[in-house]
Amino acid sequence: MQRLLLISNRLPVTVEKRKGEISYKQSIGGLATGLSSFYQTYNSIWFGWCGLPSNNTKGVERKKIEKHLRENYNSYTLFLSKNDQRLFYSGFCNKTIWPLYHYFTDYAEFNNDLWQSYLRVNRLFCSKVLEIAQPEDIIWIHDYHLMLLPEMLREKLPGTQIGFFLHIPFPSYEIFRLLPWRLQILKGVLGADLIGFHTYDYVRHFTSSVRRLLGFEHTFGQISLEHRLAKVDAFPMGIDFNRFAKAKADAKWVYDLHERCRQENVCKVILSIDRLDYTKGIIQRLKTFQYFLDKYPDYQEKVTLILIAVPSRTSVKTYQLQKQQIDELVGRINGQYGTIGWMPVWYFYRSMPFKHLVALYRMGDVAMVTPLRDGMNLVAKEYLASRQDNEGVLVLSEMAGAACELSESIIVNPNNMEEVADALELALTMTEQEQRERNKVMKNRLKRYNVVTWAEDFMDRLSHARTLRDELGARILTEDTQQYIENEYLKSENRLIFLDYDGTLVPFTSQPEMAVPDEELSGLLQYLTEDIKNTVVIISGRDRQTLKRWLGNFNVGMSAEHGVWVKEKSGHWHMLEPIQDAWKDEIRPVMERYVDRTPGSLVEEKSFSLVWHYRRSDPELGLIRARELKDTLLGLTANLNLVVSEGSKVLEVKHGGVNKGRASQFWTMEKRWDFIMAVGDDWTDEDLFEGIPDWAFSIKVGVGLSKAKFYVLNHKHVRQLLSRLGQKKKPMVK
Ligand code: GDG
Repeated sequence: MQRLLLISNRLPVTVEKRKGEISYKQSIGGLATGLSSFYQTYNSIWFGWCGLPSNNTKGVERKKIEKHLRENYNSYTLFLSKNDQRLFYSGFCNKTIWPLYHYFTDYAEFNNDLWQSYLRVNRLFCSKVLEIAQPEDIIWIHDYHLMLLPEMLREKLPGTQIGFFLHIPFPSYEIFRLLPWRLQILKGVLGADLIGFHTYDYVRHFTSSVRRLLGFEHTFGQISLEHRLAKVDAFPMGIDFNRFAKAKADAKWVYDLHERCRQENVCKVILSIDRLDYTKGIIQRLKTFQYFLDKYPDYQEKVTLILIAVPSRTSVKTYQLQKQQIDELVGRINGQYGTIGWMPVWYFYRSMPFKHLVALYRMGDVAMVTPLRDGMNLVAKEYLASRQDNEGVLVLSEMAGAACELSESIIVNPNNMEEVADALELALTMTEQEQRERNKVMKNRLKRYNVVTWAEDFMDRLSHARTLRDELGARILTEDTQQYIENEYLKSENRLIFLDYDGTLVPFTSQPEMAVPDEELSGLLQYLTEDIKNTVVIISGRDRQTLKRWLGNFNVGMSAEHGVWVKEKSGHWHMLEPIQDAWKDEIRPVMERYVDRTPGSLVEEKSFSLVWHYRRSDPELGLIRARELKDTLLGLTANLNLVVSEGSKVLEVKHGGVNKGRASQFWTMEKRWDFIMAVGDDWTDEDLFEGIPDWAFSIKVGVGLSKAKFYVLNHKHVRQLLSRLGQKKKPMVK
């Protein structure tokens, strides 16, 4: 059975040391319990921190703890120093990433010591994981504490399947860019084959940051990196539905609570349960409740807010301040509105045992889940799942990832007090029938897409990402295939070599006119063309004049404007077939309008095509405008023999029958070649790959979908390949 290695900052079991005694406490609920049945389908082990500082434990003791965890919990651990707990967990994780990713930029600290600790702890995780990981394991890394780990592990275990899931939001580019270490973080995460988020919005934000900061493009959630592909997708995390639906609530606790409600003459209960965290909007919730009591005074003495705030990150100052503010506000509301028989807010600052939690879920007439920002929010889902009677009303913040799935709840903007107060009123007056109707729909969904389905879905996509990678990997030009090509090259007498120019022989430059051949390339072309057995053809989208100016001195054939023009080695330029260019007068002004609307873009005019370039524009805007322009152009060219084609950061309108494939036939038909090779990097080269005979070698530069037989990673590899061919003069001796 394949091994699944789950890695998270904390293990699902906590080790404590009191008065020299070690104790083990398994976390109830959460990922670990939810996934217990799922683990059994794999041979699963967990890796994470056990909660004990290294300073507090001796070597022998650590060995004992490690053994105990291994044997009883299938878990492996490491020990963090007190300093790293402070700088890493309370520091970079919870003072930098957590506030920033939740859009609390004012709270985010950018401090190099914290970053260094984050780096150090991720490295420590890496080295410890490597002690147990095997290349054939599946590795699934969780959350924002370990965003550098995927890349670190990828380096050491290049072939291993690595997945990463972020449990918190991924912020928009405008927020993410504030992070001084944004590049390292992105590269770190991109070490995974599959990167999962709760919602599609977070996927969008992530791919946008990747495009803007690293320049990697994506199609359908597939990011083409320099050497590999990474998939990105949304997996809204589910809950262990049956655990809540079938749980036995603590009857006495419910009874006591109901008794109190009756004594206090309270008819309805509004429930609020979260970790005490500023992202959960507890202060705003209290203020809104206060406003509600003012706006709807009839509800005074008729409704109580039960507020559970579970202690969290108590060593972080912002959390201490929140606690103070909540304490004060609860006191103020109770002081202002409370009566002898009625306390508006019942406030508990502690964690509840599970059976009490479920009892609360079941007695709450309304669940007020109004975080200011929340990756998903499981409380909202658990509330619904717990309701065996299908009643209760969920008032849910649109800022919680859960809002995407729970659209039958009352969705509110937590910053809009008026709206939330009205939503509470609506919730408190909603008929039981309507409550049941709404809840049934949501519960069915939660039951179907539960935590196990979520995990299985992720694993399934991870395995798919692996298949894609393997397919691609099988076509990457290896030393063996390269030698095979070299041998075929040597054996042959009549060789035809098609080379695209930009992105294939030279890297892309921000300005097209800067891509002049350098010394190395000139030497290479010289070398290749000196061999009389070789016919080298530069087959490019560039215009004739540029090709002539840059490459006219070499003994090469050329094709310009994606096949409109061809020129034999020692011939003149001529058109493959007569074509018109009168259409340009209609298309040019449209493109020019897009130049005005898209700073950095430009129109290039070739004899029989018009090209809109947007490499220098803002990447997001460029793409949006390219889509709009493409739609417009498709409409305009529908009845003309023109095609609108997309290249690398270009949109080109050209004559319909003209492409690189057609142009290649001008040479392929010329004589009986015994070696044909074509190398190119973008969509226009796909016609070329299709146009050459099946037996020929087609090579795509860069990862991405292609009809080519082989891949090389970049123009440097093309040059290496050509240089090795150029040096081959004698047959290889086997
Ligand atoms: C992060 C993301 C994302 C709460 N109070 C008690 C208690 N709980 C349990 C709940 C629930 C869990 O804690 C809280 O989960 P949330 O999803 O609401 O929030 P975070 O802790 O911030 O979790 C979040 C989540 O990761 C998963 O990806 O949804 O967006 O921030 O399961 O039941 N459990 C008990 N007593 C309590 O008093 N026993």
